[in-house]
Amino acid sequence: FYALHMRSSLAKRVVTLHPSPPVLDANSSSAKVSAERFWGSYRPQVYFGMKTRSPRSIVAGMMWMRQFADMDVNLRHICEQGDRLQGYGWMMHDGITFGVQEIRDNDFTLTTEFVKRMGGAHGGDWTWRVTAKQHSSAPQAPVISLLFYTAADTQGSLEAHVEDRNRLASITGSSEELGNFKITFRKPVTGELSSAKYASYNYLQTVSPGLEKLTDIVKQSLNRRFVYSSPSGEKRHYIAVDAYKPPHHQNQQKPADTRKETDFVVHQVTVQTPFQIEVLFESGSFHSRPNQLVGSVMTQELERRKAEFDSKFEKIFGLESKGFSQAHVKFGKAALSNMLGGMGYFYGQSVVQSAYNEYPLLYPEGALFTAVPSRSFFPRGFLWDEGFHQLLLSKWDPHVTREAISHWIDLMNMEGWIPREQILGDEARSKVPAEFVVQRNENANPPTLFLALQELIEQLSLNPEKPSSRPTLPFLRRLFPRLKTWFDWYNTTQTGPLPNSYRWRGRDKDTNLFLNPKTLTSGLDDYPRASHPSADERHVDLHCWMALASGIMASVARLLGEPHHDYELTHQVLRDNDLLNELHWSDQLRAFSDFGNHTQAVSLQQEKVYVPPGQPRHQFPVARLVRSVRRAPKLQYVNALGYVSLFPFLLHILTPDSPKLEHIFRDMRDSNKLWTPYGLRSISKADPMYMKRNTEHDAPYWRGPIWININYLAVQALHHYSNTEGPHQEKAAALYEELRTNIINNVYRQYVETGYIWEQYNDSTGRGQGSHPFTGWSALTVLMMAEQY
Ligand code: 6A9
Repeated sequence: FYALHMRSSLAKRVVTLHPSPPVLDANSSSAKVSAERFWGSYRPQVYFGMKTRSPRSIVAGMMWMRQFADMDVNLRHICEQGDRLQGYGWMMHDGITFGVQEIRDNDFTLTTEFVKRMGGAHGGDWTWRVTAKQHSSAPQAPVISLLFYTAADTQGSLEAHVEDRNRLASITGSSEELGNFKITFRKPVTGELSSAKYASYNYLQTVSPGLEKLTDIVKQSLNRRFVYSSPSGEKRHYIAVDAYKPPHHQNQQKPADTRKETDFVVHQVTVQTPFQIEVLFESGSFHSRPNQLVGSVMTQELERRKAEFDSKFEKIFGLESKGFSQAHVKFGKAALSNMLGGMGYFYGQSVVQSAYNEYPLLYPEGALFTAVPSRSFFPRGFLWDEGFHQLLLSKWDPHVTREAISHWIDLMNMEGWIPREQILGDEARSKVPAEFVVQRNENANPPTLFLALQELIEQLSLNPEKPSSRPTLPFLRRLFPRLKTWFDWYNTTQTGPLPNSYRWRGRDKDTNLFLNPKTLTSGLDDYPRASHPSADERHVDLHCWMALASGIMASVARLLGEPHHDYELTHQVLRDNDLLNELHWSDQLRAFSDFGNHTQAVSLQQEKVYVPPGQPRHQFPVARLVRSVRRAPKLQYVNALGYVSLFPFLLHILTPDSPKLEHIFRDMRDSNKLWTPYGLRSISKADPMYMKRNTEHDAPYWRGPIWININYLAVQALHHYSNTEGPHQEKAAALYEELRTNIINNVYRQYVETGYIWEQYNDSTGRGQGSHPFTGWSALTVLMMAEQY
């Protein structure tokens, strides 16, 4: 009984939040406290949509489809790579008041813009404007349907107002957070060839069991019975929303008190390009509205915001004054804007597994305001990605960075653990295959939030009285108790076998299935580590992350007048170059390396399947690839050359006079090893693991391709060593110029050629690959352009 009780109380700890007061007040994102940031494009997973920063927000969004294109319905809503759009993303977005997005579909472009206006007590008004233009290549002007919708997620009520039988003119509604409001759908303004007369209208009014079901509901309601009359007099059947009856059981899943007549309303307008259309949201508590935010008023407001954006962008990043072309500047603005426009507000519970619970447990409900790596493929929070995201965003708006860090740190449990991948709420969960949902409480992820904190601290010390920096000190004060626990958590759960060494937990267990068992927790997934995971391992990247973390802990403690001696001591030890050499320098590789139970003599082989003579082969299991180990592993350096070997340099642990820098620079600049014309590849071309797949289904990921987050650290470190007195200063300066130029040129060129910023880049061709758009850390290119580190 005692053992059982122990287990359950230990399991409980895992899903109990940290006891110190949260960094954020419970109402910090509310309309009352943060009116200006209440409404926003906080649904990065949809092409165009808005919500409020609250747990159960009323949401607004847009779907669209091309009529008469082919037999398939091409309804667009959630950002999907499968839609094969030529490109989409925010071209301008200031994170608060407005945004301009371009969506390039097959033969037309939609420009989606929003502007907000403050007033009243509920976050004010906003207007959307969607402009559709056909491409010059289009044989004739396409007819497009835009489907604007509003949905209430268990809270609030909506009422549809229909005129002329089928035109949804407006929606009125109310919710706790928004009070009363009205959404008006204006008629399209069209080009010369077509006119509003030829717009067709349809609407849908129904009940949805959840936000993740909106697309399906619309799809199920579509009907081809409607007739569109074109300006030329031709009549054709088109597809539109029609009646939809919610299945009975779905309707009853909702608690009785929230069951509504209507919580999902769609307005469909079908019209030939070119056209422009506006949708406006007006808050009931905004009384002294001077005029409506539409037409020329909207245009003026947009122009004003755009001009402010342009001048702020130049003031901060100075790309024009550095001589970048207009096209480069546009790229830089798009990269930054897509990060800002990709901020999401998520709410829900993680699913957590520890050694103490038999079945996964639900983590407490929580909110997360965070940037996302990729609006299509990974539209949710990732812990170590976020540190990189905030390096860029903190230059634009340190307030955003403080809020994002606070949200992340407030998700910490009492042990000091933060779930690495945040899949909060049904919408987020609907994008993730079940096997990836569960988070394990032994698992870490690089503490890159310290990089972002370092930036905030630098901004503060450079200019303590600057209004954007002043809140940093009180912020750090509230953060500190949790930060201490976080730091301690790494130092208790991720320690290595020797004093002051570290080891990532949570490596793959089924060693015979993988060429090299993965280390997802390190962020570098399939980057080669010891072939046989064991407690004898020590990992050089984690050592360096902890050297960085201890240094920032010391700075924060010092700033706050808290005891800092221990942090300084830890920092001194962890950055001690002799200790680092002792733990991690491999004389054989002449590079820093992990250590562990390892053999290089591994390969993937067809499993032998015995088929008795005369028996049909297909009745026996298909041979799969399994690992064969030709030489037994032993304790030794792993001797893989790549990103991990660079960490003591990447995080500035090496002293400027370290002789190791010479080796590192030589390996970096060697085209047979790490150097490519497009950036540094993740492992050396000469490494046996270079571009090797891990299983038959698992293509190489961090085994060759170029990743921009690590390249950013390299450029930044070269900048650092080139500005620090020492024997390697000149070499650093030369490499800096070359590497920076290569990365900028390639990421830019790929963007122009493909319409996207990518997750990684091919090391032999420079081609963007993996998920897209992946503005995530690849947007750090902007900082390299600006040379602001
Ligand atoms: C897969 C499939 C729709 C992998 O950018 C996020 C992370 C990085 O933190 C990590 O360093 N990416 C990098 O190696 C993407 C990880 C996605 C895992 C979930 C689920 C989704 O299918």
